[in-house]
Order: sequence, then C-alpha cells, then structure tokens
Amino acid sequence: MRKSLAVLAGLLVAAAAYAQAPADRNANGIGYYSLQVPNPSAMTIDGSDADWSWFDQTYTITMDQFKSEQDAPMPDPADMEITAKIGWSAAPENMWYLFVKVHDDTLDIETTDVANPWADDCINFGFNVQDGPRDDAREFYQAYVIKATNFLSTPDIMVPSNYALEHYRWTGRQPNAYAAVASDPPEALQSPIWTSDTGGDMFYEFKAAVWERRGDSPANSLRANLEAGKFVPFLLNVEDGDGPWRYDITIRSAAATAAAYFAGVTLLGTGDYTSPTAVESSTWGQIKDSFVQ
Ligand SMILES: [Ca+2]
Ligand SMILES: [Ca+2]
Ligand SMILES: [Ca+2]
Repeated sequence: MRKSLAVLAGLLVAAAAYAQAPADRNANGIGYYSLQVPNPSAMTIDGSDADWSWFDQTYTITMDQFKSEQDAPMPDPADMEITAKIGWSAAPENMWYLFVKVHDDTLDIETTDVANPWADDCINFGFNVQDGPRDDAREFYQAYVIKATNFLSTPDIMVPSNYALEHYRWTGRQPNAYAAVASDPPEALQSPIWTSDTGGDMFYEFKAAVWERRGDSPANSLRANLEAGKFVPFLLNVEDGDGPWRYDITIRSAAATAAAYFAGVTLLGTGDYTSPTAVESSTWGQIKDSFVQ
C-alpha cells in the first residue's frame, strides 16, 4: 500500500511537470471533422481535387476557421486564402487524407536549403495520437512539411519536419505516405518566385498511415486504426513564405499553442455526412430519394 502510494505520488509529480490539454484547443472554437472516403480506390494523390467531389462542403475548413499562430492579423484574401479538406479511409487501407488549396498573390519556392523547407510557401502538419504536450510525447509525433521542391538541393517533396529524425523518415515514404503538389497555372512551379495581378493557386494532396506509437520501422510501430468517432489530435499550419516570411496560419487555438498541444479532428463515417455525389450516384441513393420525394 505504502509502495503504491509512493508510485502514485511520483506519477502526480511527473504529470504536474507538463501543461494540460487546453479546454479549447481549436482555432474555430468547435473542432474539425474528417470525412470517410467512400471509395479509396478512386482517389489519386496528384494535387488535383477532382477526386474529392464526394466531400460534403459543410466540412471544408475555410479562412474563418484558421488563426495566426503568432496572433498577428490575418491576411487579405488576395494575399493568402486557404481551404482545407480532411478525409480518412477505413481498413484495410486505413489512411489519413488531406487536400489543401492556397490562393496566393506570390508563389514562392525559392529556397534551396533542404534543412529549412518551411521557409517558403508550404504546409506543415502532424499527428499526435498520444495527445501529449511537446516535451512529453514528441518522439511519437508524425510531423511533415510538404512543398514544391523544384529548387531544393534534394528534391524531396515530403520532408519530415524538425520533430522527425532521420530515423523516422520511413513514415514519410511510400507505401506509408504519398504526397503531391500542383499549381494553377502549372508553369508557376517552374519559377523560384512567380506572381501575377490576380495571383495563383497551390494545391497540396496527401495520404498516410497514422501511428499510435512510432519506432524505427513499421514492424516496430503500432498503427492507429481509423474508425468513425475516433478523435485524433492533428495540427495543420499553412505558410505564406513570400520574402523572408509572411504568414503562419494554423487550426489550433492560442491556448493550444501555449501548451504545445494540437487541434482536434473527429472522424465521421460515410453515414454521418451528406455526400453530394455518393448518394445520387448509387442505386440505393436513388431509391431513398424517391421515398423522400
Ligand atoms: Ca487527387
Ligand atoms: Ca501571399
Ligand atoms: Ca506565397
């Protein structure tokens, strides 16, 4: 008894050393949603959202659901405007999906330094299934930077960010992860810095396995099972890197930033949202529609 009390006291001291998850961790005040991909075999990671037409736009994350990580003023829409969609697939594929579109007056991918990929226009994001603060659970983070890398010394399109050691780069490699970046107009990515009077768009598309605990190989790691209702601590920051640095826009609250916690995403199953295409395109959907009418 005495021994177990001593162990408990030790645990309490350890817990007190870390900040607690804030009551509101989300920039939008309510949290974010990931929609189940109805047909994973129809998805292509190519930087085009032509294969996302099933996505219920109610859950698209728009500018009013982001904030500045530094509590700076938000950009004018002509300077930077973000829309993001989050999806997931059930087993057997069991993958996280992400599509981010950024309208931007200047598409900037000029950095050649592979060790500082987030200097330019890019997205960085990560999973923290264990939901610990940075100093506690950082070894289990899966963190990524995705950018157009045409001018990096190593043209590696998906660069594990500063929390992911070389040891863990397998989490950012096929078949564990896939990423693509595209632009409109397409030729914008041929220039280190591209601009026009009306700006352009950058598209980031991604899918990856999510890991509860991450070792030095898949065999030494525990894969997270994505299923409807699951809550996943997730962070998405979108960078406007015009010049030295311009905007760092996030989905987490100021309290979450201060405590080093991520925002929260809840997974919805195909029956939990309204798909603009899946219902109409299926025979069963047409039958249900006929009952409604
Ligand atoms: Ca696609
Ligand atoms: Ca801009
Ligand atoms: Ca930019």
